[in-house]
Amino acid sequence: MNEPAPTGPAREDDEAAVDSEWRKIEAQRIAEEQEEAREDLLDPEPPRRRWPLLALAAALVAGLLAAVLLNSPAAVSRRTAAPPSDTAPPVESASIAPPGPESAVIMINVASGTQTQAEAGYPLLSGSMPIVKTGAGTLVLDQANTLTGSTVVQAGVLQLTNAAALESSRLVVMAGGTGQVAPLVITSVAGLDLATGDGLLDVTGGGLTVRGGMAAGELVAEILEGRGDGSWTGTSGITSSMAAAEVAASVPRAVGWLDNGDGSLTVAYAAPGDTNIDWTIDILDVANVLAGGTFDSVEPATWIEGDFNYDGLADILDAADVVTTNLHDAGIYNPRAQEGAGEGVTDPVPGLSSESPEK
Ligand SMILES: [Ca+2]
Ligand SMILES: [Ca+2]
Repeated sequence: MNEPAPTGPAREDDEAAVDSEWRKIEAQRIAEEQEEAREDLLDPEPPRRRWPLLALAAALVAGLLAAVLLNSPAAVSRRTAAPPSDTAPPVESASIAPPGPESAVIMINVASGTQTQAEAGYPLLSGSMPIVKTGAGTLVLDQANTLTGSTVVQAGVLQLTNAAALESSRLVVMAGGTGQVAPLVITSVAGLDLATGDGLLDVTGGGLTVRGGMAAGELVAEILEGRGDGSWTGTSGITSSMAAAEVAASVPRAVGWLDNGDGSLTVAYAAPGDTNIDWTIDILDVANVLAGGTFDSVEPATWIEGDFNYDGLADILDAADVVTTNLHDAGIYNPRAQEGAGEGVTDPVPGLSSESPEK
């Protein structure tokens, strides 16, 4: 980063420098993309040499974006607050820049209360520009958005109530922010990053499938972070506020996880013993533990193989956890599903059994 001689408050200069550098790179990238689009029109040959440069530029933009988000919250909020005329980037290098203000991210601010995405002015999120959710309030994504840019939760709550709300977007949560899945909703994201910004994911009484880019070990580490001392009240990592409330009332509940075998992983509200996370404990779960063949051995075990306390082994401690649930053949234990069943909900339990590996 360039360090201009401080003529005013140093922090302001730093932020301005980051802003301007960032906009310059973004403007350059736009110019290059437009140039390439023109070449594509003129030249039927597929583009070759520009791709490495574009990839480098994209990586630089991504890196700078992360740096800005991580280090300069004040700069971010100033951009949000500034009128469009102030945020117009230098476009000298972009000869045919499209009209309208260019911001490299879309800020959606919900200062307080709860707003749906339509109420916040975004009936559908699409395109490749990153979304940044700011403000202490809750933004509800209730549409099957096609956004491919990442979604960053800078503050407050981003609630996913649609199964495809962020299907093609990477969810990034910063400290103080919460990504939240609505109860009974099983939704998916293209990727999940809670580690960079030390953010929190709350699956409440639902679940989330991370479609790629995450190792099972990383996922389990995030679960352990959210689980904390067993109360599921961690302020970062992956937790379930519903499990936390039940554990506080001495009802054993947890966050289960599944390796779907296709590069995707699923985390969801679960009871110890529910190996396939279909919100019932029955003969299928017993069969999964037996099929795993790791019970009471030194072989590493996953949730579906009977490790319900995340120590990597399926043993008597896990069995004890299952016994205390008292749920064997007791039907659906997800309280929201039980409520829904009496209210004419046709499919109260989307469940995960169809997605879980058959063992
Ligand atoms: Ca089950
Ligand atoms: Ca265990």
